[in-house]
Amino acid sequence: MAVAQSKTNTSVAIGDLQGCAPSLQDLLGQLPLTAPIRFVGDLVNRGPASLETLRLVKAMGARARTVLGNHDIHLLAVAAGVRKKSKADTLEAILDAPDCDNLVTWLRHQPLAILEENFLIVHAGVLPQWTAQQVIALAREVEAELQGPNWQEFLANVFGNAANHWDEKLTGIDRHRVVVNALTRLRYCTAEGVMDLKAKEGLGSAPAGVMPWFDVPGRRTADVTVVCGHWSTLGLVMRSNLMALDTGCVWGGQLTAARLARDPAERTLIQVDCPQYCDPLA
Ligand SMILES: [Mn+2]
Repeated sequence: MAVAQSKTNTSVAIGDLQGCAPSLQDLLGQLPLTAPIRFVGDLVNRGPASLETLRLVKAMGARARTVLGNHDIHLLAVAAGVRKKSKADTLEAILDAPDCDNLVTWLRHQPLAILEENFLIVHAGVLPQWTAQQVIALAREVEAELQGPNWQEFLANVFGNAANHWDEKLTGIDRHRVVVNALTRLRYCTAEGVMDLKAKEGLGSAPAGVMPWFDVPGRRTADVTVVCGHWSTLGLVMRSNLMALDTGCVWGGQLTAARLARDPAERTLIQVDCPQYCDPLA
């Protein structure tokens, strides 16, 4: 009994939701009622029920924590009035909702990275030069901007593909642009950590000269288990120090939950099949 009890209280990480509240409801129904939940971000967009998804995660209160993904930050920027909506966005219901301000305020107070019990949770990836402690320190810098009085101005300036590599001498928005690009958008980079922010295909069609961020030799976060999402065409990857959980819920794949057990052999999966709402490469 004692063992079973401790297992039910192990935290569970859940992959990208992208507005798929019905799939989340299905999945939560299969998890222990009190298990702490960690979301890897991209709670919203592309899927059919972003408003309901955001309300549902917020209502989970202290049971759930999430990191911010690129779609979540896009929503914040659109809500701030500093970024154009994209044609493929399905964010309208949030922007029109009576609780829009509450939801946006809640969302911009969520972290970009979480480190607990040797699990480092980020939406997309980390640069090879960064240790887990540095990732957390850099995430806190960006979070302070998002939670501060000039958050709209910050979001007006934080987007840009030119910020594709780290230099510790960077300051201000140039520094934070690299941090946001890495933590929320990274898939491929060079051995030196120069990000390719365009390619989104799976491993079979990697652009020349780059590799998945997690395969960079000497990556300084190799001593923790990085838990991430963002890369649906990659699919599920479970290694002793990596759990990539975006299994393409919104694209008609699965929504995946994985137990954050210290022993990799105990990181069991719970998955639900999801209806297809859009095309991953569209
Ligand atoms: Mn993403």
